Amino acid sequence: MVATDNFQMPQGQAPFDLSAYLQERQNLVEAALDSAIPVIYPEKIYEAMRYSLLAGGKRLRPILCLATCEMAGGTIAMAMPTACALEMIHTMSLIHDDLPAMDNDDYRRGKLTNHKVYGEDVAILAGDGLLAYAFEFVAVNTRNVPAERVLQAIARLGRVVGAAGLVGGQVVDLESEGQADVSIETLNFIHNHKTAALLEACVVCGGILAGIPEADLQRLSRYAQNIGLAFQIVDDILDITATQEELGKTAGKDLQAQKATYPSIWGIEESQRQAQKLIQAAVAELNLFGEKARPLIAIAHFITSRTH
Ligand code: GRG
Repeated sequence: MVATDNFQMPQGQAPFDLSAYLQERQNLVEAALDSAIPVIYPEKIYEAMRYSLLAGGKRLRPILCLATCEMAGGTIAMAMPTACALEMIHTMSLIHDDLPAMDNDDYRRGKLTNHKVYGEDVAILAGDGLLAYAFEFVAVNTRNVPAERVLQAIARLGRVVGAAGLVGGQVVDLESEGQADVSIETLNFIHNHKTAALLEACVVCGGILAGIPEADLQRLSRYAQNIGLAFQIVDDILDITATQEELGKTAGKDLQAQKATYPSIWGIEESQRQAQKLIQAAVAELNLFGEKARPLIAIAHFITSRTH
């Protein structure tokens, strides 16, 4: 992932080198994901799982989890299994989202979608395999974290995957497709569940593993909800303004599928303004953490400046 510009911190502080930070974290996450899933018999399913998991992507979710754990006094090692699990969950949701029964996409992360390479049957199973393995991976591989924190993080993962999270958001998204009168409340429901909830789980799990107090967890949760919605608004804008090469998936898909989006309701300029407002609100939640919050602040600003 290449950050387009380095966010300037307030006067007197050296600029935070977000590009270098993201690159370093991304390398750590890539290595951990690569060694997480070996190819054994039956090879086909492990290859299909690895195909999508290792297809690139910004790795924003695991990086958020690691960054929050460190900010809250924990270590990268404490959070890495959960960070990998979050990327497994994210990847499986992309595989299922791309299926003909859902969004029916041919490209993802600059490559053919999982079902285009392995067939629909194996793609469904690859998603299921990644989802199940995510939970096993956290439970088996987390070290030097009290068991009750690990349990709390696992419960949080379960919640975000199910009807209270990704699945619930996807159902309302499917129901709303082709409808002319989708309200802003419905759109917010969809994206709070489909997109913001997983980003929130990344940040909150990072905090939980580090043993952060409940009041601070609430602040982190609000930070993440705000960046999550801003992330989706920018995603909707990029679907209109970016090319297929930049996105790594078919551009203009929302318009083609007659999907309600933030730009279709607010227009592009107002959508940009709303995204900025959410980022400001997110950053304000981090005041209490001082200098240690620099990575999370820079990531929040990156969300509105990203081009893919
Ligand atoms: C979780 C059981 C279960 C099923 C999945 C299909 C589905 C239910 C939910 C859809 C979730 C979905 C695809 C939301 C879109 C989120 C989003 C904005 C994805 C793009 O994220 P980026 O830009 O992608 O971070 P990269 O490739 O960089 O990781």
